[in-house]
Amino acid sequence: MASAGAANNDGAGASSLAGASNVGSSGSAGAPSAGTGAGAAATAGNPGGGTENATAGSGGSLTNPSETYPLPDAATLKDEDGSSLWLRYPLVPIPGRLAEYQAAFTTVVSAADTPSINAAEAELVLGLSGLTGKTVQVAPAVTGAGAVVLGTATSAAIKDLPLVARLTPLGPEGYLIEHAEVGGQAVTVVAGNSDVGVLYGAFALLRHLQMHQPVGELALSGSPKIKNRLLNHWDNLDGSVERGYAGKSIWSWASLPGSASSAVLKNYARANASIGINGTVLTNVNANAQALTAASIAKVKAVADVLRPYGIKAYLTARFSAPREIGGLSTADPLDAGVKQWWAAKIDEIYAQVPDFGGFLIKANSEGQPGPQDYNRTHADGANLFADALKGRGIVLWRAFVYSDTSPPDRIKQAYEEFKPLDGKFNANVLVQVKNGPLDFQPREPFHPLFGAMPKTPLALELQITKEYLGEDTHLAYLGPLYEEVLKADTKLNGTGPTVAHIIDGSAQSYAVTAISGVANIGSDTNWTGSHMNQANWYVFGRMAWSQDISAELVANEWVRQTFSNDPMVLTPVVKLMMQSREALVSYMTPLGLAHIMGSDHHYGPGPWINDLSRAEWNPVYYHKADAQGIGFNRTAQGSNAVGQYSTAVGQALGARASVPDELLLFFHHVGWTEKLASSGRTVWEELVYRYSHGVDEVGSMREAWATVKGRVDAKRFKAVDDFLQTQHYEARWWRDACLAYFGDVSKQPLPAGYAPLAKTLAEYKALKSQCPTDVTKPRCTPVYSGSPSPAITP
Ligand code: GCW
Repeated sequence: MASAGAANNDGAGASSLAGASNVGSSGSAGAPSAGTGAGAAATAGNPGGGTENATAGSGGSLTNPSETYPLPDAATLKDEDGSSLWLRYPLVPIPGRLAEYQAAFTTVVSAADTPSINAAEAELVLGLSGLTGKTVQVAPAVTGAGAVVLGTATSAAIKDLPLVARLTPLGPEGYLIEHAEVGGQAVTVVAGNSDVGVLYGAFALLRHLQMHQPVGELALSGSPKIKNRLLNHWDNLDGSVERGYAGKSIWSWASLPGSASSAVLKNYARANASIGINGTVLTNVNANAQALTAASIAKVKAVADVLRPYGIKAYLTARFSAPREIGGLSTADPLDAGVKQWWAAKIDEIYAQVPDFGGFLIKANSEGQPGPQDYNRTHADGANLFADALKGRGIVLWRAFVYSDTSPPDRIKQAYEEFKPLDGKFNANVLVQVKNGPLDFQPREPFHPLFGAMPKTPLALELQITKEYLGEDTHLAYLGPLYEEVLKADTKLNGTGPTVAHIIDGSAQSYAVTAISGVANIGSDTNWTGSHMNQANWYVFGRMAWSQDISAELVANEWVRQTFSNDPMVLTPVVKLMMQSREALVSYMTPLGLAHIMGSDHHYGPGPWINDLSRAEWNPVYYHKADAQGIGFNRTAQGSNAVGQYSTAVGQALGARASVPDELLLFFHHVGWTEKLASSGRTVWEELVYRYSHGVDEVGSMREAWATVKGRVDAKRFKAVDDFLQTQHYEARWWRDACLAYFGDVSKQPLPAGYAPLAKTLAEYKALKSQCPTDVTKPRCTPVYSGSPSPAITP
């Protein structure tokens, strides 16, 4: 996946974090919290990460109407292409609820004529008309029952209502939705403390209705805790997307500014506003200086103008050497006066065109990117250069994803070693952006030890939505449980707490500025994300960026109701398979804390044997350390002592065999193949065989669950999801068989009884490198798509 400036070949590969079970996290990995989501509680929020409260006349939880959902007929189950995402607003199919909505929502009355309130009005007209099957009109005033009144706390129709007292504390982006009396009529008020707050309220009301919730005692409210909730697009100016599996870049950079008027950008803005995302970084962190030319700034302006009404700011990535590359300067030294002047002028030039420009995201001195260390300056010197020029206008997100090219003893320790000494040295408008784990977006890792280690420096969390290491476009892996695990990870700095969520929402260490980033999975594909199910990952990122306390299961419940159906016959099996998907993938790819054992460069398919890349820490063998005696990376005090970078409580728990969770065992310990695990009584080898095989069979049960919704989901999307599940099942078997072939060969351990034999030889798996994949943006491996992958655990 070549891209301008991308120095990464396999180096950028591996990383991992997660904090399953109670060490380093409070979430128990993978086990869905309660039931299958049908009745999942709808309250998300306590004083911590963002709030969202819903009472709708049924005691505060998502309800399933007592009415039975009819089996849809061909007329109502038209094929869909996924382009509407979760903003589909289909006619409510249950008569009671339909009648309730038709009575409650007849007109929309806006208290102001501003871009964001107009966007809210248009969305409500579209949504309410779709859901009620009636044309909902815009009216200048309340003239009868069923009006939805939009406005802020200062709007004439709203300012004297009692609800204003409850609205004010919700902050600048907060919203409140309640019944009230206006003009002597019972109405529904959608109020915000700002126009964008009203827009968020409109989307929250439509989400509530799309989930067929009662509106008798409507009282919804929400306010985000984290101020900047961003997507990071690794989009190149040539239209390619690094680690993108959903087609070309949606910006169509070459045809900007003209193409900014396309419906795509507007729908992109609607989708993001509906989940509370308020910032987007347009360009790849492997940055191109051409993104900062006058011509490019005009393109950014065009995009920013489309996004602004939806409360979304545009950001860019800055190539540190731009003063030399496009500025004609001989240096890019951050302390050089000419360089400071150049950036100050460049930033003024941007603000002249984009008055609400968000700021810069910067990857420096990482994977070959230029940076301040090229001038023997620190990361703080580099970041503060931009911070000074952006002061009072924008923020700097300075990435901590660094590892040197002199093959350190333990790559995962480097970011901590480089950044911790700089705590408190960054200007107030700088956040250090830290990946969820110390390695690189693996299916599971411990949380990054920098969280909690820089009390004087705001830290932003970087999550990956695109599935670079989790099956790219095809594999169904709902990332909600991973995100929840990270956010709820307990740093134990104070014995108990703070969690990573409380670090990044600023409550634990009183950060003045807060941010969370998600590396986008969006492209020009009709379904936006390469598969229908990948849409859920964009959705859950937004929902958890807004409210860090919301559960993955509740979000899956919301998404399935809006994207497919509220029918329990669909909801129950689909939420269940989504909630088991990430853990299944961990099992068939990197069980027991293994990490970074995938194919080189494209990171697709298994490659635990790889040992020929130029830098040691790019090779899978560097991470699993498998030898005749055992497997796993010794990061204890007797090894690289990476555990020493955590709080004492977490470090000791991870560093001891008795307390390290099985899910992280081989991430922190090198253990003998025949050592028995206390949890299962199996040897390490037998446990690997069990987990790899269990993972494959889990995909089998996900396929069976999806099959049950046939006829209740439109045929087109049903088939697309079903086909990808089949591909995933084959590839899960490939992962299992290839990894066990290799580890079996190294350990000389036989496959225990009760397991399906390996389909091919180790040599045959190694040889697949020349055939798979042919297209790294849509990776496939047809030579392994045969036979029946399950049962891998034979009865
Ligand atoms: O995850 C790795 C990827 C690179 C990426 C890098 C990073 C944008 O393999 O493609 O580069 O990390 O996060 O900077």
